[in-house]
Parts: sequence; C-alpha cells; structure tokens
Amino acid sequence: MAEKYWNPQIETAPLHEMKALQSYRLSAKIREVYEKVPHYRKKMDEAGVKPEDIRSVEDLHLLPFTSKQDLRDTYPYGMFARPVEEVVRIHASSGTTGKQTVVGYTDHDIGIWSECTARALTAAGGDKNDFVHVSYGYGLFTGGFGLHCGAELIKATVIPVSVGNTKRQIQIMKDFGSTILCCTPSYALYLGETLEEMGISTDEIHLKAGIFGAEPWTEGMRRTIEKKLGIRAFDIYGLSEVIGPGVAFECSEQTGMHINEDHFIPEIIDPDTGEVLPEGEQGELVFTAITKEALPLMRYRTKDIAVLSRKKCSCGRTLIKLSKPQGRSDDMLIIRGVNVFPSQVESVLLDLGLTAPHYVLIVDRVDNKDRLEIKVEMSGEMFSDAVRHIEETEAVIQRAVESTLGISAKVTLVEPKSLERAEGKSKRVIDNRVYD
Ligand code: DLL
Repeated sequence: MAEKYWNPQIETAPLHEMKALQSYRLSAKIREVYEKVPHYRKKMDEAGVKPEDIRSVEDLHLLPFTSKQDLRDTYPYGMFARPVEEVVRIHASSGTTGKQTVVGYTDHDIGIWSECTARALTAAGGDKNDFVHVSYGYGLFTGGFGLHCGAELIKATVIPVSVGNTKRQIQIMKDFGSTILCCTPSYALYLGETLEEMGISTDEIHLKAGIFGAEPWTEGMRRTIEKKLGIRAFDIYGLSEVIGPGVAFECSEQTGMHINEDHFIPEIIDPDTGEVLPEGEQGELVFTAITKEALPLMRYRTKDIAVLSRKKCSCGRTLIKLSKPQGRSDDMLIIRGVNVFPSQVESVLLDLGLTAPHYVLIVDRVDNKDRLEIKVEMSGEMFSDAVRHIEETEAVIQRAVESTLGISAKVTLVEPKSLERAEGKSKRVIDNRVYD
C-alpha cells in the first residue's frame, strides 16, 4: 500500500527548507517571548542573550534551558505568552511529586495539535473511513483529547470511550466496528488478554492498527500486542508541556518516530553538562516549541533519554526521527552503581518468551546494599507445571538479566493475573530504598 501523508509538503520537505522554516519561526517566537514572558526575559538577560542574537536554528544553543521547575515556580499561568482570555483549553500533567504543571492552548494551538495527531493517524493508515477508538484518558491528561482532535480533523469517526470498563470496551469495539485503537501499550496488552478471556477471536473485531504511547515500551511488547490484537502497532510520543501526544509519531517503517519539527525543534544534550550532542548520540531530549501561542517553550528539558537520526526513511518522510525513548532519567534506577531502565528488563523477558509479559521491579536496601527483585507473571500453562520447572525458569531469567544488565536480581514467578493491570500508564518500579 502506498504511504499516505496528511501534509506531504511539510512531511517530505527537503532539509534546507525545513531549516529555513524553523529559523524563521524560531527568531520570531524568541522576540515574542522576550517581550511577553517576564520569566524568559529575565533568563535571557541573565545569560546575556538578546532576541536579535537568535537568527537561525544554529543559534538555538545560545538560549538558556527551561525545566519543569520553571513551570512550577510560575504556577499556574506565569509562563503563558497570551492573556488567559485567549486560552480555550487547559490540561495538566499528572504531577505525582510537587505541583502539577499547567498547560494552556489557544484556538490556534488546538489547530496545531490536531494537525500533529492527524499526521500520526494518517501514518498509521487512518482516514475518513476509520473508526478511531480512543481509550486514552480524557480529562486533564492530554492523551484522550489529543488523539480525538486529530481523528476529527481527518474526518474519521471518533469513539471517545476513555479508560476503564475493559469488557465493555471490547463489546463496543466489536459492535461499533473500531478500526484504530488509541491507548497506552500496557492497556492494549490488557485489552488483548481480555479479548482472549471473553473467547472473542481477532477475526470478530475490525481493528487494523493501534497508536500506543505515553510510556516506554519495547519491540518485544510491540510483537506481543500485534499478535494478541491482530493489528499493526505504532508508537506515538509526546508530553503535555510541549503539546501532548503527537510531538512525534511512527510511520510504516516502524523504526522510530518522526518529529513534527516544523513545530518542535529537538536537540539531544548531555544531561550532566548541558552540551549539545551530535546526531546519533544518546542523551536527554530537549524541545523548543516555535509555533504555540499560549505556552511557547524555549529549550525544554524533557528528561527523556533518546537518540535522533536523519537517516533516510523508506516512508519518504524527511522529518527527523526519534528512537524509542528508553525511559526518563527520573525512572532510571541506579542499583549497586549500575544504571537500569525497566524497559531493559522488559526486553529480556519478552526476548526469552517464557512468561507472560507482566512484571514489576522491586528495589530494597538490605544491610546497606541494594537488592533487586523482579516479579514476573507465569503464563496460564506454566502455572500447572511442576515446581522444579518453575524454579528452572526463574534461574534462566536470572542468568539472562545478569548477562544483559550486568547486575544480579532475584527472580520470582508469580501466579497468572496477580500483578496489577494498568488502564493508563503502568507502574513498573517499587523503590523501597531508605538510606541511613
Ligand atoms: O504522556 C502525552 C501522551 C499521551 C503521549 C498519549 C503519547 C500518547 P505526559 O503525561 O506529560 O504526556 O507524559 C510525558 O511520557 O516525557 C515520556 O517520559 C513519556 N512518554 C510519552 N510517550 C512516550 C513514548 C503524555 N511513546 C512523558 N515512549 C514523556 C516512551 C513516552 N515514553
């Protein structure tokens, strides 16, 4: 099938044209925020940078960074560049620690957002004939509304189910003819399991694709979800501060996500020194939002660890590609001095394929030493196996974890369906460490 684009002119633009567009938009936006947002003016003055110094994308590195703390310090609307009367929508990040971060959108910003998720839906094969089943949460979380507005833009039929009531979701999927599912990958997995439990085969539903994001997920998880739901699974990335879902989206090649760089300029920096790293190197992802009106962002540090690539993509898009983010630097565990991301454990488990794809990492401090336990669910068949076989499987996983991650861990197989299922973002880590 020929690749479809929502906005071919932008999505396949030659690099020099994209850079020219970015430079034009960037310098205009910096002039605007310097004038309208006291916080940015102060930071630029402190850094000795004037708006006229920013003439092109090459000058981006001169600007100071922005962090979640800046948004908290100016809570709720202090970083808005437009008066609140012009703001037509508010969302907020979940904020498990400290104050929530509040984000605002003008009418024009909602238009940009719809355009971004319309590109994602089109890249996943969506068009006006599709039924887009949105099981991301609606509310202050950006997932539900973000995919919803893009689905309306492409004139698909939106089914705004939101999260929860999983059996009912499946009934709706079957009866209403949902063709594209949008939810977190962990919820997609749960929906797949529930489908099996209800004795419904993938031939009885009409799903062809899924657009999954809001949390890290591995290639192994992609294969599992694709099989369980009988679909192609596409990744989508975003964060509320930048706009929500649709900052970057996957195409038919399924090897990373194209960034909507006409709106969001990405950089990868060394998280310790702040130095910009060359293309291809892993580091912290930083975004500058150059078109948003209510909340333009200057060099926002996402804390997500990823890689950028301008390698030619078979889909024909020229938009720069983002590797699957490995996780947030916040979620990275340091166990006995070794850096561990939960997604690395997921890769090991799914590559081995001996268990169900559900796991949780529990870290404790015993006798002044870190101890990692990985609880993994057995599959239904395994549960009835001899104890000896279960112990052997635990030992196999333990060895694989040790050789891949370089740390020892206790592996415990637990009963099927005993670990909590996530409807939104999953919680993979319980860190009980207390330091004396
Ligand atoms: O999670 C926006 C979103 C909704 C994205 C639906 C995709 C789909 P926040 O709640 O602000 O926004 O969380 C943003 O989630 O910094 C990443 O750490 C993580 N994240 C988002 N998408 C992905 C992804 C939404 N595809 C934070 N892969 C980001 C890995 C992701 N991590």
